[in-house]
Amino acid sequence: MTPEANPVQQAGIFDSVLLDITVAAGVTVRWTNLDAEGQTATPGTDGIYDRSGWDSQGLGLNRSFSHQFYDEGAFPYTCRFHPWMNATVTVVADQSSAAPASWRGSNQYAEQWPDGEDLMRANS
Ligand SMILES: [Cu+2]
Repeated sequence: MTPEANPVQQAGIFDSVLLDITVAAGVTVRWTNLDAEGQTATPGTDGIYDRSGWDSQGLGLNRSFSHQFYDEGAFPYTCRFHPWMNATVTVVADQSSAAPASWRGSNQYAEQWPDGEDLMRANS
């Protein structure tokens, strides 16, 4: 797999579900809220910000937020408005470990974003 200069993983927030996401170190995750209701992508759990330094703040419909992950590890994130919304961004060493299949769990599907990048959203 040829590394891109500035790879971006699109991740939808849909039906008040945050996705578990696996990316290679250096990849930017771009969340887009597909719900009419406001949502956030906030590091932490159960709606509580863990002060990691990044935070989408409130996202209205079709608004996006991006964060680039440099360090390997598992990073829980949550929604400030809905404490039950919890998921994890897992950052692995290289792209071959972040196989696209791992981005598509049983409750997820990928569809084409208008700019041609994969968009992940929860299956309703
Ligand atoms: Cu929410």
